[in-house]
Amino acid sequence: MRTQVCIIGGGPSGLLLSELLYRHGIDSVVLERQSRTHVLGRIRAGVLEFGTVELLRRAGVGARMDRQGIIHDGIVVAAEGRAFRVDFRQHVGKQVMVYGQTEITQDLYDAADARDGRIIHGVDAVTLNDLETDAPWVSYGLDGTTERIDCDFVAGCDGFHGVSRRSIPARVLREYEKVYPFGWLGVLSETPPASDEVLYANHPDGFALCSMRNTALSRYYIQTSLDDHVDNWSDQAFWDTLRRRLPAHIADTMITGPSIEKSIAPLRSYVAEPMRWGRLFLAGDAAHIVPPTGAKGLNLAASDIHYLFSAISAYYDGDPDLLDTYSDRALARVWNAIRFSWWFTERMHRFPGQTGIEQRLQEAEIAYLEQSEFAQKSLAENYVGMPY
Ligand code: FAS
Ligand code: PHB
Repeated sequence: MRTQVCIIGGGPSGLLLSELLYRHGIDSVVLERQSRTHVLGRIRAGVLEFGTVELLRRAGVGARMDRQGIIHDGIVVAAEGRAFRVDFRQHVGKQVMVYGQTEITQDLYDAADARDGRIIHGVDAVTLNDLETDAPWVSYGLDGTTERIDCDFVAGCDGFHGVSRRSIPARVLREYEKVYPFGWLGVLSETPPASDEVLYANHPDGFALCSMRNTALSRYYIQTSLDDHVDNWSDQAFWDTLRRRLPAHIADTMITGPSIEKSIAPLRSYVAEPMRWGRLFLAGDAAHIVPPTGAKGLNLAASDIHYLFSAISAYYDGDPDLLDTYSDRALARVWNAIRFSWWFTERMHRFPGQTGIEQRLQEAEIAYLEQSEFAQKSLAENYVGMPY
């Protein structure tokens, strides 16, 4: 088989790149390890930067998002029993969209199906070959046979545990990692959201977050210890802990219900450099991971794909230079998002062994954010997303 771009990974990064390339007349094949049902069963991101919204519209997959997504003008920050808004529209004239990653992935699969896009599910033993030549090729197993795809470029969109990053020689790859000493226990419930906008709560017992997928489907998180397990948490225990960490006027009025999804995710900051090796280009979680505090994971994948699509389409239009600057351009935006997500995580969570003064310093930082227009402008421009 031959294609112009072989994309490893059928998550949001790989599917979005495939769609943008198709609309530019560039052929691609997507290799996905899991079944489509498995991919669409993942509950992950919920908040879209305005750049991501524009890119999805540009890829022709924004119609359902524009119908069903919820525009938010800001977020709510809570501490010491108080809550205040940070108004993005007032501070930076931009908004964010609440629309689940699961729905985006569904929309991208639907668009690929409508054009008979080549997405091969259930592959195994994917290997990337001759990346340092201008004729790379990919081999993979499918139903007991070994197949080969010859291509011009390989897009490593296969997430943190994929094969692509590991195909960059160890002598070349630079890795940066910070593992946080806690995780997030997330619950999805068919209940009306407790807050109209995403709410981030700092509490001496630990962090809590109130979000939503629509007006009848809520998404909540509470900080848990690293050695915790989802089986330790009944729904009632979750709701009681969540309520304890929220301001009374929100806790007392929130409507709870049975969880329809419950899972624990670890938190880490991770960056791999460079994001290119010969004809291999990494994008999304294959190259970086951010703690979800800043709602950046999916949005960084989108900006990587913006830069990678621009570089590959320019190459086929006769200008190869953007290929050489892809890694630096993508990493510049990645590192700022890593910084912002780290900053917000450090201020909103309770760290093991945190002393009284450290809790008070967090509360003082949040009080400064509440009072300072300039502090709120800084949070707002980072949360809605820096320009591409
Ligand atoms: P993905 O991991 O989504 O997709 C990679 C795909 O490659 C997968 O489908 C995988 O099956 C496939 N693959 C892997 N190895 C392969 C191989 N060898 N061959 C072929 N295919 C292979 N981000 C936020 O912004 N907000 C959140 O609240 C949030 N919550 C999260 C919760 C969890 C539990 C996790 C894990 C992540 C969360 N994220 C969140 C981040 C998440 O949304 C990612 O940023 C997003 O999925 C990135 O998309 P991809 O880069 O496509 O990677
Ligand atoms: C979510 O809705 O899942 C969500 C929202 C904001 C975050 C993280 C997750 O920072």
